[in-house]
Amino acid sequence: MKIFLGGKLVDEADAKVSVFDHGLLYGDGVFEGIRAYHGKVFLLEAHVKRLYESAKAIALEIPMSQQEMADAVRETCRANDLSEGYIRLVVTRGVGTLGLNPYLCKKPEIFIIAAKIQLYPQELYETGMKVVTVGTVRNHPEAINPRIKSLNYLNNVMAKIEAINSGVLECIMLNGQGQVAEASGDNIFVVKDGVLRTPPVWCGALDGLTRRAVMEIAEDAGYTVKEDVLQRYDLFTADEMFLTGTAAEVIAVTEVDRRTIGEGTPGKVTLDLQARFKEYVKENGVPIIDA
Ligand code: PXG
Repeated sequence: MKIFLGGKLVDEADAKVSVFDHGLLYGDGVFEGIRAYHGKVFLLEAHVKRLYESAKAIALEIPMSQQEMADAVRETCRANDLSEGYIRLVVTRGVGTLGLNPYLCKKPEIFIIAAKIQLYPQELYETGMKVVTVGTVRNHPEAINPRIKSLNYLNNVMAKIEAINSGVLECIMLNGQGQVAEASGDNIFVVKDGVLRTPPVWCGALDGLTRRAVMEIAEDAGYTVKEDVLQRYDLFTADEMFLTGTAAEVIAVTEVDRRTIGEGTPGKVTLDLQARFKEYVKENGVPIIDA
């Protein structure tokens, strides 16, 4: 595998970063997870834009333009013959001293991995998944704002640990007010009386690009979509529930904290949106190879 690192493509075995990199020492950096479908990078510009906004929020200046970054992503896909897969784009604060001061880090480290991902077993896409609410509260917006896709994912990792310890693969995270925020790596939607509802980002969610795409797809298909504060009660009493994320795509949730959602199988709105999403990804990508 070829990795984009330090401005060029290198062999996987040579793709190494320093133990003094603040990305490693402090989780000081930002990232994106992007999908490629049918030879196109899905929502490439939007992912790159979000990366730069995350970087801006942590006062990290990325020493290349958004266009150069997008081109580097496509170049990495070409170098690995990738037409279908998952791309991890990472910018760290770079090498610094054994001290927090980020201003002593002179050069951000940029790397891109173009590979594959299978987040959940295929079977779960047919049966739907079970989730639990966890005790780990989503980051306070004035701590690490959940809209920042930072390298510091401990909050989500600890939530994931709780989920797995409870025998399920994903969880519901609440914010400090007890409102539904998101899953550990996905956004949440419910369907109630034909209306789609998802928490606004200020409730503690990443401004997920799959979330945005699904909102647009649903509106175009004639559904009403609302950003609403959701409580656990709204999940328990939903007709349908599903999660969205680059890695997860659109996946039904059929049980929350041992309450069956709807009929206990993926609902018809969820199935409809899954099918529409599959079509949407064909149309909304940047070709990896120039036409
Ligand atoms: N919330 C969080 C906290 C995320 O990390 C999403 C929502 C969905 O956003 P997008 O833009 O992808 O629709 C994410 C992104 C994993 C994993 O292994 C998941 C993400 C990123 C990296 C790894 O589960 N999801």
